[in-house]
Amino acid sequence: MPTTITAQPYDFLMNKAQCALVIIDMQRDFLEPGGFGAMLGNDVSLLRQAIAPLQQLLAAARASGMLVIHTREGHRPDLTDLPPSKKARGNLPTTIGDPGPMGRILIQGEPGHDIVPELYPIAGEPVVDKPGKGAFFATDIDAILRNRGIKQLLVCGVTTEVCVNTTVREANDRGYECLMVEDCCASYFPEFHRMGLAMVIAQGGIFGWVAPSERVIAALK
Ligand code: TIU
Repeated sequence: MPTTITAQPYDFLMNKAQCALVIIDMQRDFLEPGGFGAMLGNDVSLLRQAIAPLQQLLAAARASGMLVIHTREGHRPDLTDLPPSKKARGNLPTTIGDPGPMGRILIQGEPGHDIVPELYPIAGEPVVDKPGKGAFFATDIDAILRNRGIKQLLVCGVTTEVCVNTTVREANDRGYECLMVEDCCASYFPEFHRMGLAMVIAQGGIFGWVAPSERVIAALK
């Protein structure tokens, strides 16, 4: 029996056994003062607002036995999976692969690339390393989800309009039903956060659903 979550633009019928929590890129380099995001002049406190509600949601998902998947944006140390166009983007003096405040920027194995301690994965939770913005591009997340019979995703993380939106769009085209947990997503730009959610639910839920964490947590209990 599905559990009804009151959501926008209409009720989301969650089937717990076929639903996974996907946490996008809650990495130190994006979220911590002194990381890559902060180095670029972004206000990381805006992103950090998602940590506390996500801790609650993560605890509820773990307690319910739901599959939890974490993603990290980053690249191989030899940069062979880094498109030159991505390396050059922004015309910045310091860019992906260069030494940064928390190790080489967005490189697998470096401190800044890892997930913030508050939301650190535990045994049994797949961590998907992705070279792009979307979690489905050049990763095995689709296989992991299909092998577990997952058809619905609760999507959280940062940033709302970049990696979270891209992942929701990719998932939508692959047939997954996506619910974005609004207070568990965040952006460096408050208006982009709002619009990143608004675009998903426009036109009758063109890409999916949006609900606050308290309703999702209630449904998990
Ligand atoms: N994870 C993610 O969103 N990566 C980004 O680069 N986001 C920005 O908003 N820059």
